[in-house]
Amino acid sequence: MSNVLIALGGNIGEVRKHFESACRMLEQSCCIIAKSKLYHTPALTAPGTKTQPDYLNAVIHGVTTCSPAELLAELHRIEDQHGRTRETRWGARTLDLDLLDYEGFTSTQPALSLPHPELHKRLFVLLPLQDVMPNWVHPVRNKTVSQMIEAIQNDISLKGEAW
Ligand code: A4P
Ligand code: MG
Repeated sequence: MSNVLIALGGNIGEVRKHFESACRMLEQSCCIIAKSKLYHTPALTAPGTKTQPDYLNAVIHGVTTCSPAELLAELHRIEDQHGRTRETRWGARTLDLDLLDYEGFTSTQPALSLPHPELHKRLFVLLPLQDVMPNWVHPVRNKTVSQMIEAIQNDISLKGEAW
């Protein structure tokens, strides 16, 4: 069994419902140990692109017997079943499922980078990650979640809610 951390995000449609049904589908390949609170977060957009609605974000800790590639394929399948389209990078989306960490494995392959290459820069990932695994240490940067949060903490205060 391998420990995995999965980030959920979305800003189109009934995102909370998408998260709930995505979790039910994930249970087929992964045993969910903990779910973070749900965070309403301002959209991070690519420079020069349109403004977007706020996102909902959450993180799940699970254990799985799937390989990293099998789990990623399953995440893509679940995204597709929630009407996910991919027109532009960082475009608005119904459901995004990113593999943040797989048992501390490291990879720089474009098809699967581990840990997720942007996670240390993003409060919308680090705050929910702290809910489910406060002692997690970034396997490349060797930093704890709270150290990474301190490094980027800004004026935006994000509060989580139960779901
Ligand atoms: N890929 C490589 N590594 C991974 C990994 N660890 N987990 C590949 C998941 N996928 C990984 O992803 C593009 C490619 O990355 C895939 O082919 C996959 O094999 P995608 O989900 O199709 O496209 P994307 O999500 O638009 O691109 P990207 O770069 O993953 O975007 P991010 O980093 O997911 O950012 N603002 C707020 N507030 N909250 C958000 O959740 N999310 C984004 C998207 C932008 N702004 C946001 C949020
Ligand atoms: Mg993604």
